[in-house]
Amino acid sequence: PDRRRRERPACAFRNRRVECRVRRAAPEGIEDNNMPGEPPVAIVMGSDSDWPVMSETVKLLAEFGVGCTAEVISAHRTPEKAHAWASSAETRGVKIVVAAAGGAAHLAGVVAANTTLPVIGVPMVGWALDGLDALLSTVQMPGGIPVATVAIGKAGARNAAILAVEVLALENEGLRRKLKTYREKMAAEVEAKSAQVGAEARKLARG
Ligand code: RP5
Repeated sequence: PDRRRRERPACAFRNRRVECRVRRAAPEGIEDNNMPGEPPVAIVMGSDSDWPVMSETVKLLAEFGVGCTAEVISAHRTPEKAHAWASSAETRGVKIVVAAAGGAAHLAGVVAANTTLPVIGVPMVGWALDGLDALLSTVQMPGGIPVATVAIGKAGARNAAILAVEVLALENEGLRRKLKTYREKMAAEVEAKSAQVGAEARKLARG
């Protein structure tokens, strides 16, 4: 079979449930290990109000050709579902969970309590405390049940994708190469911006 066929992202948003499956690009076996179950990364968020931020995770995973699902499950509003979803994640073929929530953000912790898969927590900017509440709720897990907590908001959503790819890359040479290229591209962009800033500064300095 053609293991390098192109992925076909397809996302839909219905009835407070986000469904997104990025079809396999299949570099060196991640999806093969994962068959016939779900894509390796499962994204869950406490509310559809988190989706504009968490779509960043989906987009970046798609850039790396890593498949994901995304859905809305609340630790507070749908607690039984949160428990069942997390408990069955491993048998469904999931390798890494990304869990995002705002306010008194218990979702990542509840998921982590119900699976031994690695869980990456993304604190959302809330309505009262600008995400500091979610950051502390997500990161301050009691010893024994870790949640790998990334930055609040969009930066965290993007870093969650990169961290998930880094974990998968431990056993995937193709993903390691993509991560290296990603960093090289980022460094080149910084150099270009630096040249631009330098040129503007010289212009201003001339008066
Ligand atoms: C959390 O409460 C969600 O993750 C969201 O960030 C926040 C607000 O949810 P909505 O009231 O917008 O549904 O559970």
